[in-house]
Amino acid sequence: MKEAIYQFPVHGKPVTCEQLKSGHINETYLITTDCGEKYILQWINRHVFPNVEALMHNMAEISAFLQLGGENPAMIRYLDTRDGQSYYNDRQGGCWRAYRFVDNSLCLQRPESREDFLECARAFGRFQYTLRNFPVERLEETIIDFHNTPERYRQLRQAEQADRVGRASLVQEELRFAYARQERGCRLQHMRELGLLPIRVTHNDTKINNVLLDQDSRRALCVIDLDTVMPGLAVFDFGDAIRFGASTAEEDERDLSKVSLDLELFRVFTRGFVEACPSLSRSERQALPLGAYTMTLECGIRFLADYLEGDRYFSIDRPEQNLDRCRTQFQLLRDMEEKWMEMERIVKQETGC
Ligand code: GN1
Ligand code: MG
Repeated sequence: MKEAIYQFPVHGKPVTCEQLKSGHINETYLITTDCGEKYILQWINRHVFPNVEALMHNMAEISAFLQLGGENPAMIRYLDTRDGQSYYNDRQGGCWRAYRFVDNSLCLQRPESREDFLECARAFGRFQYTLRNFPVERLEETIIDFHNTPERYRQLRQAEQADRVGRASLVQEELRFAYARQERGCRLQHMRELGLLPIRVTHNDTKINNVLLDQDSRRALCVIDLDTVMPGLAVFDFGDAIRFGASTAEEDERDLSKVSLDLELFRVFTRGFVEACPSLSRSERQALPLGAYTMTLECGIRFLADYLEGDRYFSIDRPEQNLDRCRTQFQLLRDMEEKWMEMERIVKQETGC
């Protein structure tokens, strides 16, 4: 870490380093220097992102586009290393990048009020709206088939059959749950393939902790974690934000009776997202509930597949964490099934479609 931070042109001498625990893939550190400057230093997981060039390329393309259009990018700017590279490769094969900490910013793990969630919805909606004319073909796929749910099912079956760590017999119920929903879970991808929904520039990882809020005004300052910005469906971003932020429990809660969909938060997010992204077509608006359903199911499947593979993708703090994460997603999905009519009604009321 020390070696890495010195590669970037920071002001002052780094004096403290605190690990921030929010993502499951990369490692993020807050560095403070002796002149009071703060920086974020990030270690990129190359097992997940083998092509770091591609993700740095996507970010450069997007910021260039936004600046040309005179839009306020509301994006973090990575620092070039002292020798002009966009990231630093260490001697152990690790990869690092850094940016200046956004002053007075706050990163929430859960919305503390409806207004917080509304602000996040606006930020993600605005992100898509500002990029609506960006030529998507210029973006590289940083993770191939990231939200291709049929492909995620294939990976799950493969993990079950390989049964590398002998866990398949422990999760028969979860596997049955997943397979019973395959047809509905794959519907979005089929709509995408049939051209029924437009391909957009999407963020693809719209957890509330990927928006920075101003500590005082609680207004959104910017969207962060742009590693998975790729061509995708608008409803992926809506859906993933609902799965995480409109759930009444933590993603790894063990007491499943605490897990449900908060319909008021669902409503608020729908309102903010659609308001900030008026370019959403009628078919996209109508597909919002399916987006929430699909992202929740898909994420559950990914946690389950990783549990079967021996926790090689998502980082864990305790042995059964990926299974617990899978179970919360499936519980949330059960609740969505019960509340489906309500979800559709809310979307109709809030979007007019
Ligand atoms: C991962 O690392 P983090 O928390 O930003 C994952 C997302 C999942 C999420 C589940 C690149 O995101 O797709 O939805 O965990 N990111 C990647 O919490 O796989
Ligand atoms: Mg992320």
